[in-house]
Amino acid sequence: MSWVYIDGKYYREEDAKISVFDHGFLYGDGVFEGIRAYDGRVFRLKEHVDRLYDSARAILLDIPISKEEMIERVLDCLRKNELEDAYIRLIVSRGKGDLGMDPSGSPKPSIIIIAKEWGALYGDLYEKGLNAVTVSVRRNSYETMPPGIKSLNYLNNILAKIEADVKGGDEAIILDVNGYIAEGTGDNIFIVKDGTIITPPTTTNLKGITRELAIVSAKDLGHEVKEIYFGIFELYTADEVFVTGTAAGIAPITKIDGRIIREGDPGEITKALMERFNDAIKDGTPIYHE
Ligand code: PXG
Repeated sequence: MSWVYIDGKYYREEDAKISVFDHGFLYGDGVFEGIRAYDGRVFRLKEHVDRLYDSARAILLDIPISKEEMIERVLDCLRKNELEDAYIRLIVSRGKGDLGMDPSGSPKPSIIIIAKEWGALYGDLYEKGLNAVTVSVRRNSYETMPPGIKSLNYLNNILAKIEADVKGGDEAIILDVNGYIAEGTGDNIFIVKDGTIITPPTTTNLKGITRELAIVSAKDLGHEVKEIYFGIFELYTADEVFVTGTAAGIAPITKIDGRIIREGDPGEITKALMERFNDAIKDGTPIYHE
């Protein structure tokens, strides 16, 4: 059993409910963050809260509390649930309103925090690597729905996930409307070629917090990092491919659409970055007093 925070109160998981008139439910009108805590420390909490407020600003959603208060509430929810290794889902929905899209009838946004015990997403796939497949559904274009907004409408990504499942892949690789590689369903994508690390610019994908860590770490290890568009040829012929995300951490991809990447095992640069990631999670925000 876990305690769920909704607008200032805690509810038992089975009693944690929101109105069917909440526009988060009716229209996917709202924003969220997925955050992880490792060994009693929340990874990049401030960055996640900053991104939440940026997403909210972009959709003209006024979060009724300060960022500092939001951080405190996330930490409090973790303490209430006595968690050390956790997944935290932070949601701000437009709130209860009328039928009809106009958000002006929803004066009070709802803040929801769910915190649950959580381990690694991909189990033994960190050593074996993921089998990824490209999918036919394209990432929402910047012109239709900037991928930088982490909104409650994830149908675009869910359609990609469904297609990956149908094709027997562990993860989908989504192309942008121009046919370049955009990202995974819940992670950013990187390729390595001749020691250079390449990832698409964030016009076609979410500005991932783990992505940022990978870029900084790669530069720190002396690699050149390029943020440029690339296509399936570069993907299939890369020396290494990996994805980054809060749920996945850094995970190697060793097979794409039946093509074996490298010798079908995680590459040296990917492994070095995974090590950096494992170091970085040690200095998150402490949940409990030290
Ligand atoms: N792209 C997309 C579309 C995402 O949703 C990332 C990249 C990676 O960003 P971060 O900041 O996490 O490195 C995400 C993150 C979930 C869940 O519950 C989804 C994400 C993160 C955590 C949980 O599906 N998406």
